[in-house]
Amino acid sequence: MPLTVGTAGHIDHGKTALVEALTGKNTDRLPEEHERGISIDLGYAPLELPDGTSISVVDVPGHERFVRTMVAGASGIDLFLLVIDAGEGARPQTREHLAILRLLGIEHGVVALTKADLIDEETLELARIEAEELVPGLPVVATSARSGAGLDELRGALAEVAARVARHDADGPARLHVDRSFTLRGIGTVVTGTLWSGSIGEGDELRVEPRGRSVRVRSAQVHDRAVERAQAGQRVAVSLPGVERQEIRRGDVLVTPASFRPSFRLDVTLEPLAEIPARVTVHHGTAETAARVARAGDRFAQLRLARPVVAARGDRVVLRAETTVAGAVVLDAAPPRHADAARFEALERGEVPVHAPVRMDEGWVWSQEWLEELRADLDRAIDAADPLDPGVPVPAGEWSKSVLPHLGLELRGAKLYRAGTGPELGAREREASALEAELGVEPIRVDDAALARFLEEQGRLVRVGDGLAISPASYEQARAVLVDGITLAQFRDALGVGRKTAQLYLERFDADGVTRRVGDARVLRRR
Ligand SMILES: Nc1nc2c(ncn2[C@@H]2O[C@H](COP(=O)(O)OP(=O)(O)OP(=O)(O)O)[C@@H](O)[C@H]2O)c(=O)[nH]1
Ligand SMILES: [Mg+2]
Repeated sequence: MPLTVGTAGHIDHGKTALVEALTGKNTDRLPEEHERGISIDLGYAPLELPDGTSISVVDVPGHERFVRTMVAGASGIDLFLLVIDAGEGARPQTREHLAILRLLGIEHGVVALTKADLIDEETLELARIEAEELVPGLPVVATSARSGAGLDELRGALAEVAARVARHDADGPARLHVDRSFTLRGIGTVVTGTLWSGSIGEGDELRVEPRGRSVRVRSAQVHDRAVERAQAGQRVAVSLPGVERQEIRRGDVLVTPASFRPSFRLDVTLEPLAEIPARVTVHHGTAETAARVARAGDRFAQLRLARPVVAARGDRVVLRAETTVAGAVVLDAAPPRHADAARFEALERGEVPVHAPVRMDEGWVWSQEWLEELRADLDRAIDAADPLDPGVPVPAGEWSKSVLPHLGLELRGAKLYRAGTGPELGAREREASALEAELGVEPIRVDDAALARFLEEQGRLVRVGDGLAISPASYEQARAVLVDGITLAQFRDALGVGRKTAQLYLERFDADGVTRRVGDARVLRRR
């Protein structure tokens, strides 16, 4: 089964050195990392285990300023490799990383005591006792990246722990939290991340949320090897032709369309570590966003996010202020606006008081309140729409078809309109009149194509060429000078305009079926 192991531990305790000793790959890629001798960003390497399987390693930075990066790296892992300098023992980020792993629900792991070559037996024994107290029940292996001591034992311990990790949800919709995006020459934009659920393969249509952009997968790779379909739990590289690197980055999520809706609110059960302030940073997947915490009783809260996340029930999030203050488990990823404790308790019991649509045996169900919120959103969008096309796109979601009849709106084409309404000028009448006053024999440019089309339908303007218009009177006047067999030059002289303008009129007459071009001349068509 594909798995990912993530390092954890205090700065300088030897995480990157140990990963390099295990995999042969130095995961510090940035020049600044080499200059300063510390890790700054996440690093990645594949690791062969003794049983022949291969797992992915995510190496995280230990510096306290980069704990947020550690959280992003840890959000997709299955097991951890806690690295403790045997001479120094546990330090602040040893404990903070461990707390974060617990809050993310990552229980399985191995402890590596490093730099064993630098200390005596007694010190090593003390370090071992401390580690066993810190994480009771986990294997503790003494290692040295320098001498290679303990590496085989460490690989064995990782393999043993890996065998105990639970399966990923391989069915279900795809969800990949992006941790990197980069450009490869000749290939274009590539994003990587851990696939939390589902699978991804060539040709899949996916969406980048919360940006709401549709993309098509050209290929999927796992450990630099092309695969037909990458599976849940794997670290995946996905190439996305036609997407600029800036259009997708860490914190974005690639999902099966209409399967997850970005949400500005999360109802959660709290797991406090310290006093939780009213304003925190919420970490979910590889994303982080400022949030307000609206408490509902002691144990629950609604997190009101500055930027939406793509979450599901059961997801774990981490709340940080100066340090890590709490973890939380998502009870409802699309809750109503208010936070009352009774609702949370019912949610926790599994009596999901339905808000956003959920699929039940007989189809989709949703709360009246949710429907009213949706209707209010659509009303606002319709009010803001161009009066010339006062419709809004049909809301996206698998429930779309079931909800539509309850919205009290009219479906025309792919858009929803208020019953009985159609295009009208509304406040743009003055703009239209001003434009009308400018129209004459010489075509003028009209940039707003919707406005031009609308005025033409009303008989107030005639469109010619590409984005140009004349007055209806000029059209009639020009039509009156047409005679059978007229050439462009004759027509031009009769109308008293330039050659280009004459050409635009004749093309429009051809399009209207008034004339037909025969050689250099126009013949009149009788209808
Ligand atoms: N002697 C000895 N030195 C080691 C060992 N492992 C790491 N070091 C040294 O310790 C220093 C820190 O090692 P790193 O691997 O960069 O530490 P890190 O935990 O990745 O640090 P951050 O990523 O910044 O948190 C480096 O100078 C390493 O050469 C070891 O087993 N023995
Ligand atoms: Mg490092």
